[in-house]
Amino acid sequence: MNAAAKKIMQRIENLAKISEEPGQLTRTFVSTAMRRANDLVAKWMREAGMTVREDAIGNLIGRYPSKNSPTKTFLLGSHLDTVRDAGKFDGPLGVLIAIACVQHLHQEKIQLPFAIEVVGFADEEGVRYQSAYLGSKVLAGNFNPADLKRVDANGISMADAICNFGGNPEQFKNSRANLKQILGYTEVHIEQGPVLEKKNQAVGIVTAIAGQTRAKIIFTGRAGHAGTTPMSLRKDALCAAAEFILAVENCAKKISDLVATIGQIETKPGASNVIPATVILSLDVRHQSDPRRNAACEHLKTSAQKIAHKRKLKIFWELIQETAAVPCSTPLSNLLAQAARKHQPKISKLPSGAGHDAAVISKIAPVAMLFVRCKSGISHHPDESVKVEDVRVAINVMNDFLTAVAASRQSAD
Ligand code: HGY
Ligand code: MN
Ligand code: MN
Repeated sequence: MNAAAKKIMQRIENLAKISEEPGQLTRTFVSTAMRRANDLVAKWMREAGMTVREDAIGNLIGRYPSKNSPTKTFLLGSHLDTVRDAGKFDGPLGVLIAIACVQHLHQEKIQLPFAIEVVGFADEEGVRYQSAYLGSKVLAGNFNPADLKRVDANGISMADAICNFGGNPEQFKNSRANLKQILGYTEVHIEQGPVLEKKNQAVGIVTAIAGQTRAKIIFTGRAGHAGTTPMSLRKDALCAAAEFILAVENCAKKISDLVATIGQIETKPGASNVIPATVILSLDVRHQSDPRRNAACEHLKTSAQKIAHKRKLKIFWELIQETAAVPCSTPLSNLLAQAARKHQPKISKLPSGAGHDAAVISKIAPVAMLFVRCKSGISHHPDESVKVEDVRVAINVMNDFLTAVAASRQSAD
């Protein structure tokens, strides 16, 4: 498995060179960079003995046949899109380890009592249209058609972008997974946190995926001359936003296990000698408990309204998307833990603060996730890194996991 792990590290480097922004890794939903990435990963899937297709939204899907039941299918995979100025491993590592597992079966001429489909999801991060999980939502059958009207920073609608990529929103219903066929989904992903490194463990089992709320907030005041408008007469949207940003931080610090982030801010008209009239903010709130997350969001909405009222500004609050917290499947996670114990004596079980396509696929199938240690827990940053020996452990675990799933199927049938 050393060679397979080394090959993955090489492929991670090759894939990381495919970016839409020079000098950094940014690969967003149905972009030309995503086209090049899908074409490269499709080549690797074919070399591993898979037939390859792209569904109507641009998910890349490799299929490895089963030895008997032509329909039962087990899903593996992760996402191929990235955040801006991303690390190399968030997403692609899970797709490449899944391909390596199929390659192992192909080389050993093994077919399992179910087909395997490796999915490279088209949009887990939601960078281009702020609405994440677009690919997995189409597979799970809960894509929101209203999202097709969203426009990106260049004014390109999601529908047009999908069609330009070769997809077809009219065909989304035919891209839904056949619920009777899917046995389960398992995703390998970097931990994006410090726990496994602290415990000196290569891999860990995910217990649950945090719920997340994404919102767009607009403070509207009044533009004015920076030199002639007295402070007492201003309706400065940026000062209101600043007060709100600190309110978000204070709220998150007070509620255990809650995290809240303002990742994007846009001010208009955006001139140094003009009082900002409009400020647009993104808000990302996460918690393992949905009631705690929802209560925090209600509190923040009230804070924003109070700040706007006090400063005589207008406030606009739009819920962009909400994903409930998802427990991983206990039976599937137990099979994964059993496989992991063959390669690592102590196995930790830990929640995921990050969102994953598994959270969406859990609507149609039992899901499990294997975390891989990453250096200092760094992620969504070019310094994201993973050790080749931890990749080797993850491949071994996943190979044994698939064998265990097959054995459990045989005993069930
Ligand atoms: O934002 C997240 O949790 C994930 O990286 N999309
Ligand atoms: Mn990810
Ligand atoms: Mn991510």
